[in-house]
Amino acid sequence: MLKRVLAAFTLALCVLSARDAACVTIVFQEGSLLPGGGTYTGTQDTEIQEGNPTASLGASTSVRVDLFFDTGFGTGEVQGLLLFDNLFGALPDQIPLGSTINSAVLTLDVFNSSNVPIGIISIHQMTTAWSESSTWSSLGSGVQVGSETVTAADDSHTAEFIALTTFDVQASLQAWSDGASNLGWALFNSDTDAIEFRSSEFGTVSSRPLLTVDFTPVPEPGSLLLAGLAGAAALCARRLRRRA
Ligand SMILES: [Ca+2]
Ligand SMILES: [Ca+2]
Ligand SMILES: [Ca+2]
Repeated sequence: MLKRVLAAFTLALCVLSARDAACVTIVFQEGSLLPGGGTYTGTQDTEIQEGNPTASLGASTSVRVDLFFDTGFGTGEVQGLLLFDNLFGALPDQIPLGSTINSAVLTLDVFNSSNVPIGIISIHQMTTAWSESSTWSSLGSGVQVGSETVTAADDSHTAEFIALTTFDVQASLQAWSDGASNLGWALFNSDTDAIEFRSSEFGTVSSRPLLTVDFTPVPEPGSLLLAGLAGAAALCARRLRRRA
């Protein structure tokens, strides 16, 4: 009888502690409902143009990424900037700092793909602060990889004939969860045929940049205690079985 009670107790504790440590998925998209009932409004995105270096384009409904673009005022590179703010914290619908990021995927709705020549689109974690009003000039001749971003790209691939294109950004999310400042990403195109994606100002919510994060929260003291109790109960049960 005692053994059965102990076994049931052990099982209940394991289920409780496993549930506490379970992974959680949150999808962040401007104007979309979060699982806790709030609406996400933390996206910032813009493009900065070498050919029109003081143009502030944060209100545009699209973001262009292009190695060479004629703006009508001048020519040169166009870089994209994207930030999902307020991802981390103790509020509901935030990722607790210190969480293990199991996966993080950024989805962009590309409506103008890179075809000929086909560009490699790379996404780098920013280490320099910027805002929607930033310009090529205000960021000092645009963004320099390595000094104003992390040197290694989170991900890079072509965006050829692709509508919804995804980037693995797990490395950035883990760095931010571990305490680095979330300053978003810069996007670069290796070639001269642009990609353009819908920005957070685009009218259709489902076409706006989307970030899907799957994480395991750090174990809370309560669940650590439960796990400890479960372990102790399992040990007792084993000893009882040996005696029987
Ligand atoms: Ca914007
Ligand atoms: Ca710069
Ligand atoms: Ca171009």
